[in-house]
Amino acid sequence: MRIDVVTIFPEYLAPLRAALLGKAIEREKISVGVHDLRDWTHDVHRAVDDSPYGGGPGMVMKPDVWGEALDEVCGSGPQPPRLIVPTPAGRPFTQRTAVRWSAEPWLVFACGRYEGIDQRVVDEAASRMPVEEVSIGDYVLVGGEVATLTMVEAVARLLPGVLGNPASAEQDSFSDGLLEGPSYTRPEVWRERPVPDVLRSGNHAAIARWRRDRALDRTYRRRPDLLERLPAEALDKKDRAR
Ligand code: 6GU
Repeated sequence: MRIDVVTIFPEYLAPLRAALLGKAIEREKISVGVHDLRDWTHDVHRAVDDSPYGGGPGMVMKPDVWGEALDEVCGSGPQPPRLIVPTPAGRPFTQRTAVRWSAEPWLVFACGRYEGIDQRVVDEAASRMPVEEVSIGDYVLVGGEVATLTMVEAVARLLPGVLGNPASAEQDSFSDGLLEGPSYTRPEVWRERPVPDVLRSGNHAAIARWRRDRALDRTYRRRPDLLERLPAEALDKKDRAR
């Protein structure tokens, strides 16, 4: 998968080359390009923003600069990419979104700052390529950079050969619509707290049932909204008895 990011703070994206994502780049599972939006300015001040039509606080990112940047970055391949615009006003980014994007050959992230990007940039791009405005949660960040890091990590770990153990992507929280329950490792007793007996029983059916119950219990307490959205067939008879 190819990933390009356009931003006025390229150094903010440095973590893309660290740890898991850095390894994925080394192994050529993903290739990452980070582009400075100011490279497409023409004035001496390298201005990327201007005051909003209609008045109000903050600044809006200029369409001419973004237009040229996206023409060049998105026009550099055989097919256009999927263009992602992180914004708190976007549709929610979820694990489903990550799974869907993980099948794409090329994603471009357009990171806005200030009060956002002139809407015509998004509307015009959408006439030439698939575009999604997405939010990572109900809070406001200063810009799209940290949201981009979050989304790239969520997508990259789903790609074949990126995670050490492919089973860990399949057993995630959310893959069955529930939160994952607690995990334990050695020692058997730590600060007078024992590991639950069932996990040391060797009874695989009992362990699976216990884990399922802990997942149901945790989801009910922390995220009842997830249980309500679960399709009826996702719960078996024993689940319902809890
Ligand atoms: Cl994607 N961008 C910004 N600036 N703030 C956010 C967000 C995105 N998602 C939640 N808050």
